[in-house]
Amino acid sequence: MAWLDRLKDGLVKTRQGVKHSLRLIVDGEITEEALEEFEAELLQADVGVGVAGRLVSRLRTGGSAVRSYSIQVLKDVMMETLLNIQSDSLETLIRKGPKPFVILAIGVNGVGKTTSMAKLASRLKSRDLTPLLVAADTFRAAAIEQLDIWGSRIGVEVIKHRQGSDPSAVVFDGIAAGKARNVDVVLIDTAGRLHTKVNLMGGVEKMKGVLEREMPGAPHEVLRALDGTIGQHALVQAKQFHEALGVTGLVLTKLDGTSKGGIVLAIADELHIPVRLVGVGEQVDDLQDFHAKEFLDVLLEE
Ligand SMILES: Nc1nc2c(ncn2[C@@H]2O[C@H](COP(=O)(O)OP(=O)(O)O)[C@@H](O)[C@H]2O)c(=O)[nH]1
Ligand SMILES: [Mg+2]
Repeated sequence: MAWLDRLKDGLVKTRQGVKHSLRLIVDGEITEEALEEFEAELLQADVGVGVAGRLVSRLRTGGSAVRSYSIQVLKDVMMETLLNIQSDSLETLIRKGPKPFVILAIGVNGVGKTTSMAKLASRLKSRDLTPLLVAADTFRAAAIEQLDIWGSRIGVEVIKHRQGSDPSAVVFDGIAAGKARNVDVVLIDTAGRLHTKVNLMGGVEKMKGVLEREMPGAPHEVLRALDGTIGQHALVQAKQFHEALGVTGLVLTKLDGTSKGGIVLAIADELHIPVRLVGVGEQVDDLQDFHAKEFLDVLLEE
């Protein structure tokens, strides 16, 4: 399957790291030295201290140097962890949810919010759902234009105002248009700026207020975008204001070309917020639902 190949390509650096560390413990005896090296390698891939520690302690107590045993322990621990973040796909939530289903994308600047919203809109459209994009990042003209270009490319309408206008006003128009056109899903792209309280929180609260007033229960998904290439820093970021912002799902971007793809495991271990989507490239098809089993199979494939 093309998507799996792309995921595999994307995770190539992370996979190399994991494979290398795996060799440390399956190509010989499980010595204390090998275990320590194994743990260090896993930490390099940013799986986090919790997951790395659990793996090592299970291997240590297992006491068997049999290759298949080690691989099975690795798979079991990783799978148990990944199940923490497995959930229904956004498509399922949208189909089950109210109409329009409202998604608010938030996150620090440059993590991939705009791109992910456009890719998601395209994906939902191909699944016979009607999306509407809302350009609520009014901070820079280029941001509005960026979404507009995506909109024309994928054939999805974009609700926009001029640069510098109040994001909440665009959100108001977006939801009104969504209802009037009877769309299935309204995807709201917001400005990220810095992850300081004032910048990230202020605007989001106001937009959420408008949504709640215009459509009680909305937003139905507060989707936080995190950049996979920054590894553990993404986890730190994700923890900031996450409750105050009411984050309900994550999109993990840029898993291509990073050796820190293990961050998915660290997020699963520490956050327990469902990862709805993963991004592995800049093309429109490079965003897919997160499947724990598929992810693990790709990660550990020989
Ligand atoms: N390689 C790669 N690049 C991505 C991915 N997602 C987004 N990008 C790129 O990251 C940059 C910032 O994305 P953008 O959506 O504008 O971020 P925003 O500021 O959060 O809206 C753009 O150049 C995107 O093409 C991904 O999954 N893989
Ligand atoms: Mg943007």
